[in-house]
Amino acid sequence: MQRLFQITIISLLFFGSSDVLLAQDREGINTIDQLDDGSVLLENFESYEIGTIPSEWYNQKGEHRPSTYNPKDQRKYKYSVETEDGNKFLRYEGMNAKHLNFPLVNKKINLYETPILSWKWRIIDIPEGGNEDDDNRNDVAASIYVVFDLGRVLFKKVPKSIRYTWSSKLEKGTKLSKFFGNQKIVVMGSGREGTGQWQSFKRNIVEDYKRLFGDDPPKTPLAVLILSDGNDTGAKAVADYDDIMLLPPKN
Ligand SMILES: [Ca+2]
Repeated sequence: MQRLFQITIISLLFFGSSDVLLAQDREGINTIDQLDDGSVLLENFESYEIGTIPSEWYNQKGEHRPSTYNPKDQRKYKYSVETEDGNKFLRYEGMNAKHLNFPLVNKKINLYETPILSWKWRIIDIPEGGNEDDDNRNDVAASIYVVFDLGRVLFKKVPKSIRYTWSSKLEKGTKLSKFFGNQKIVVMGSGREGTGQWQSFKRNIVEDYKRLFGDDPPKTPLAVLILSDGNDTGAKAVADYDDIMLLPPKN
């Protein structure tokens, strides 16, 4: 069978040093795992080799899987699959800001059936002085974005996203609106509290979208993104990510 693979660039938004460019990947159709309780397992990193960049994740240009890069370019990403007590997870360790992008288009996701984004992260080291509300110090130990449809800034289309962060400085519950209102930031926790421990989070992203953008989200988001960085403060960030899921309501 002819291998069907096509990437369509949907949009480009300059996030300073952390550009967002989304990909549409026809190869990814129906590759999500639906569990018996209706939950959708997006990623648990168990299928990858230790020490690699996970091959289902795209670079920030949405053109290639970073896992196919040569070793020198792979090292720029600072992300790798690690293992502990029989569990694999994704670790970021470094300063440079390059996100990883997990496309959701064509994966038959219906947010109205599974509106709750669930994930775990373990903060090992925060970039001291990082502040999502300051463009010159915009670093976070960990963040996960859900990128939705395209909003507009004048004549340019830009992605609308909700970004959940672990902030170095901002208080838990802080909400910010960036990029002409197209990116909403929700601070899930702050500082060194809970450092070194896995922490689980659940957010109803349909309700968050309605509350933050004032209208209804599309049924299928474009992508989930992960970004840790310390490039503005020059401070190292270390964080682990695991078990990214979409759950039915009442979870
Ligand atoms: Ca895992």
